[in-house]
Amino acid sequence: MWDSVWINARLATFDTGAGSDAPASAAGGRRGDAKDLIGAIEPGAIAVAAGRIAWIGPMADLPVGYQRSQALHDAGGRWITPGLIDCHTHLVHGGHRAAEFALRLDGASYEEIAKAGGGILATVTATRGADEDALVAGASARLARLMAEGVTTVEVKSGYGLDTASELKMLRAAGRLAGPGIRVRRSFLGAHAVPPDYADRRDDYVALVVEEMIPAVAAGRLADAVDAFGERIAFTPAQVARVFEAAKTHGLAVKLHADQLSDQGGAALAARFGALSADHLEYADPDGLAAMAAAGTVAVLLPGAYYTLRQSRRPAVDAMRRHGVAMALATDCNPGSSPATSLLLMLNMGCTLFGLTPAEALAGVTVNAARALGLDGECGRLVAGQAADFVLWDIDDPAELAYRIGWNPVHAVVSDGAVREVLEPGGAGPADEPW
Ligand code: DI6
Ligand code: FE
Repeated sequence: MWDSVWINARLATFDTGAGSDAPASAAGGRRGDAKDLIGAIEPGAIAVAAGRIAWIGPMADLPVGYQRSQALHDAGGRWITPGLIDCHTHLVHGGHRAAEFALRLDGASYEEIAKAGGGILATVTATRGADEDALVAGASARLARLMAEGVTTVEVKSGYGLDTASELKMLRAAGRLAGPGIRVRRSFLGAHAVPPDYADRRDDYVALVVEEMIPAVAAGRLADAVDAFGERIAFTPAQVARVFEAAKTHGLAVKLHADQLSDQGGAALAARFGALSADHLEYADPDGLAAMAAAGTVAVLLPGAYYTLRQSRRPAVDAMRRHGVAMALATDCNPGSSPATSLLLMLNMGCTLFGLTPAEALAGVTVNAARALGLDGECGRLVAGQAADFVLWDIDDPAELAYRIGWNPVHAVVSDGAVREVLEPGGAGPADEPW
């Protein structure tokens, strides 16, 4: 028995046939060839049963039983991609930092603002003061923006509580964002900044994270992974290693904000612990990138933060290609360094600022983003057995998703097999009217 069948589609499967263990960056170190990466099937069909992809392939091969489905949807020749995955966000937080934006425009640096007690710590104060319902409400509004652009999976971090109760509150709020139409993965980021009362005893704060917070998070099953900020203004490599060891002890995966503002050896450290991902990486050294490739650690590139902080050193995308590091892209949605709620804009920035090809950028918000969350078997590709999460787009060419700025061509979103959103026929804008 099947639930629905989608025919007459142009499928961007991101199933490169290389098997799930192969890095899906530019395979073999070539700049990602669009056809290789996208795994196009034109025209194609998808059959959905019990929320999963039951069958996918060329339309001509669609089994006869499916052709007689009662719930037959004609995609009208539209492109279908996997549901988008935003694999690095800080969606749950209190307040905003618009005033800091103005300070930075006046020349203050992100690090100077942080050292003066602003930055992350300003958001910590606002987040501690917000109750769980208020955090859910604020995050839901931001999440709605992401979902409207075809996001069906999102990662959400804690890290603005910095005491046990507030960190757990953030993770509970993040858990409440999950529901029909959206899958949520949570990362515990207690080691995001040192709270003011621990300023002179930073190791004591790390001990609190290791001995109290991580066990509480694990006991409450409140997170899937443990993240940390390895940076001069945050935690040393030795402190991050302590946090990661505790994570491993409790069976939690690890991720790292690595080498964002300076080379801290973060890429190599993440690889040493078999991290799912190392994120940012503007200052990562080449040896670290090679280690990441060997460990299967995904590079999560965050052009919104690079742009907002007006950084000039780009992540070494060429070296990542050469080494075969899988590259993902995410919003890093947070009130300081990346107040961004558009993953499509990140596709554009990933290409324009970092030099990704449009196909690489798309792999970065689908197959590689799933890998960065340990969800490779679950979502991110259009293959039989995976969740039936996909988006129909009013575009002629998948590259348009990266090329256009400020334009949302979503036609419909299917999540766990259910149609989440269908725009009014004829109301979808540019695809219907030449412009
Ligand atoms: N790097 C980031 O991009 C976010 N956290 C981090 O460690 C920024 C967090 C913030 O500025 O509020
Ligand atoms: Fe971040």
